[in-house]
Amino acid sequence: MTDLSAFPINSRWPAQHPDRLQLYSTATPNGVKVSIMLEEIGLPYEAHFVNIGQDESWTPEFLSLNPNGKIPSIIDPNGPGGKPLPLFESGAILLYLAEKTGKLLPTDAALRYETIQWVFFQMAAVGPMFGQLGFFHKFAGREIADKRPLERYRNESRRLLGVLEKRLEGRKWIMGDDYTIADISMLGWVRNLVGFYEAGELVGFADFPNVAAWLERGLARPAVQRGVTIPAKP
Ligand SMILES: N[C@@H](CCC(=O)N[C@@H](CS)C(=O)NCC(=O)O)C(=O)O
Repeated sequence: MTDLSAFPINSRWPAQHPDRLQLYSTATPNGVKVSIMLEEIGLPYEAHFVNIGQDESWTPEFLSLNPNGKIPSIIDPNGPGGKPLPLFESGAILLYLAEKTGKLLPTDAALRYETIQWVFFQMAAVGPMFGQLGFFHKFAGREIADKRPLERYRNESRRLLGVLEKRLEGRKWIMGDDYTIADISMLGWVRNLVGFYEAGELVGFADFPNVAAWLERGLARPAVQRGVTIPAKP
């Protein structure tokens, strides 16, 4: 039986099945990348709900795992060398899980780096820009009278959707016929932009039919449908 007692996070979110991968998360666009991935690859895991609305990611127990105070984070009790591996940053977790299981990341070196390039595009551009747009359009930032930040993030989000639109021309998935971690990294963000953030009209989502068709294909996958609800709020 694996012992996770050395990890302070285990005292606040105790593992019922310490031999399984432990996920500490919330069903946000960054969080669902990992739950979708875990559902796709079928690795046994245990999901713990971290209430970011109540600042639980800033507690000492959570910060001991991720000093950046953000979900998602994991502990894989069966990490490299058979030792537990704590990990944060959703992009790093996607890469780790893909390499661990040999799934959803091409083995051919050129295709592999091309996939990683799109994951980094999501991490560095799509996530941060869409997130800021959400803040200025739907949340506290909407009260700000100066609309230049909103315009800036709207324009940048629209530009990024254009990049995706072009990439998806004639392709089923971002890497063509193969569904990969690049798709997993982005599906939750585009879903959120037009769903929870209610920014579809603002960014002119109707101008991006390839992105809309890709989103629909992605959301039709059973693992995605399960993943976007995990972890459930208790
Ligand atoms: N680059 C990080 C970003 C993670 C992130 O921003 N998580 C948000 C939820 S989507 C969070 O934990 N927010 C809580 C807070 O900042 O208090 C990743 O991809 O893992």
